Amino acid sequence: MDATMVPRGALILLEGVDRCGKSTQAKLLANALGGVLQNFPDRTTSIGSTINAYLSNTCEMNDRAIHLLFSANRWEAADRLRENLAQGRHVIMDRYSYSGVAFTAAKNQPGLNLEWCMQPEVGLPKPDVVIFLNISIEDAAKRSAYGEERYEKREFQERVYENFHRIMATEKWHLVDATKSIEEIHTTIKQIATDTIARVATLPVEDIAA
Ligand code: ADP
Ligand code: 2DT
Ligand code: MG
Repeated sequence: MDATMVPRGALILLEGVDRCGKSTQAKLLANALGGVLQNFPDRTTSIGSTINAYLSNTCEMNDRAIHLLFSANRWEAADRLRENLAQGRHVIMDRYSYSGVAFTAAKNQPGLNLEWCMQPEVGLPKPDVVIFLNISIEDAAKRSAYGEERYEKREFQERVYENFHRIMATEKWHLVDATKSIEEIHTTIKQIATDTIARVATLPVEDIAA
């Protein structure tokens, strides 16, 4: 690396089922690293406002159309993600492509399998590390009652959980026990993040591959 070059930032993803603690841990990690927090879906954009209407059941949409909007919501952020990384800023993401795949595939519609769902993600910046906060649906549901949003139903969440585990069988994810205390999980995650930052500083950002 040229002495004048800044080491690039790391792209760190927290994934898991609803109530596993992603948003809690993403905020703590972003603060600890002085990084940028990026939630998906990003409900602040115009695509995001359509997604918000869909999730809050104020509109209906074709399953493939909404899947592609969730993906488009990542594509519209992709240049900014790459720019932050190039400027040396770490980006901590609360959900990403894998939530997209696990949730749509849980609809169990013909043809909406994991492979179809992954295709629009190909070419997006690939996370340098995926930290999966693992908790059973039974334990996650005890944390607080499910709300009113579209996917917040027990049987649906069980299928999402299974899909995440199918996806991770082919990827090298860090599985973290999400039933531990908020502080313990934060310590574990911060160590994984610190190791990742050192590992990728001089490596290019990869793309999600087919
Ligand atoms: P997610 O973003 O994955 O849906 P949240 O971070 O919003 O999860 O956490 C869901 C609920 O569980 C919140 O009330 C939060 O305070 C609580 N919570 C988060 N982490 C833990 C933990 N490790 N142990 C117990 N409760 C937790
Ligand atoms: P939260 O904002 O509470 O995380 O809930 N989802 C998310 C999808 O169906 N596809 C996607 O691509 C993404 C990123 C998961 C967001 C809800 O939207 C679902 C729960
Ligand atoms: Mg959350």
